[in-house]
Amino acid sequence: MKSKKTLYQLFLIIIVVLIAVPASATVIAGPFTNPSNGHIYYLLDANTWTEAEAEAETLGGHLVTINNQAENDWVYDTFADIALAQGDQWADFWIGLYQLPGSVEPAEGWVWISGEPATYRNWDIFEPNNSSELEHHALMFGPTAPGRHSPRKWNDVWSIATSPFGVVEVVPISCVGFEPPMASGSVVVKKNRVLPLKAQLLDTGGNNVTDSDIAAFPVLQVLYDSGIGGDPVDVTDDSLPAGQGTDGNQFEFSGDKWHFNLKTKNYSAMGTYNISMISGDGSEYMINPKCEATFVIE
Ligand SMILES: [Ca+2]
Ligand SMILES: [Ca+2]
Repeated sequence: MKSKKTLYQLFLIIIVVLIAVPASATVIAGPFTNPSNGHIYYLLDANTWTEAEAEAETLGGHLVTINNQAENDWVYDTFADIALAQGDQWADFWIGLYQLPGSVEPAEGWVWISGEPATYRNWDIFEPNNSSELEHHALMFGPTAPGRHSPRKWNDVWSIATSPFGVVEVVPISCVGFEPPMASGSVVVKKNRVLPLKAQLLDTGGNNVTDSDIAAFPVLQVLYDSGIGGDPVDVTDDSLPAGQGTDGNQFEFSGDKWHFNLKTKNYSAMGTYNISMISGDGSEYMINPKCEATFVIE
């Protein structure tokens, strides 16, 4: 009996590997910002837990860590209809909870792939149950939760299930500033000037993010709006540093702040120029909110 079951499981694994090896997961919705924590979320297409987590990491995050009921509800309310609209039989969501190998089944050793120690759990009734002794990864039931199961509740399942949609959570850095005179409103520039851009970056713990904390320094983005309609044009390549700042558009860290002194010499077309400090590498970190400022050439 035991060996029959094992053979059957092996057969299932072979079938799944042969006919359903999925390409890597891709984003189908987002980014969305959760107003209660400022974090950024994406929905991935249906794939395995492992593929979904791999894509989450390229987005600079992980499969979502559900810290509390409010986050559980926000994730469900944000993505349920979108998942449903994909037309799959099931519209469940991978979350970042998985079980360390060798843990006592079924309830011990569940941890978050992000490393966060969050202890909130929302298991459905009779879950986790380690069905077939193969269930070591967690999903949140979507609106199509079958049978006795309830939407929003969690279930442990087989990691190579390919029907759940991955929910990605990215914890951004926050930008504080820009400091005066670039703090508010537009600066009117009549001729070549140097605009001092100074800002602090803080992690979610409120700690100052310095040049030793990140590999890809933040960069300046300049978008030009002529005021006569049409989309803004990216004119970042024309930016010139004066003093602090690099020959490219990278900020420099000095004292306890990030600096880029922008020389406006290359910007002569009349219109509005929107300046943003953004991540130098979105797969390492995101900045939200961005620091933004505006100058106008008349
Ligand atoms: Ca979270
Ligand atoms: Ca289960």
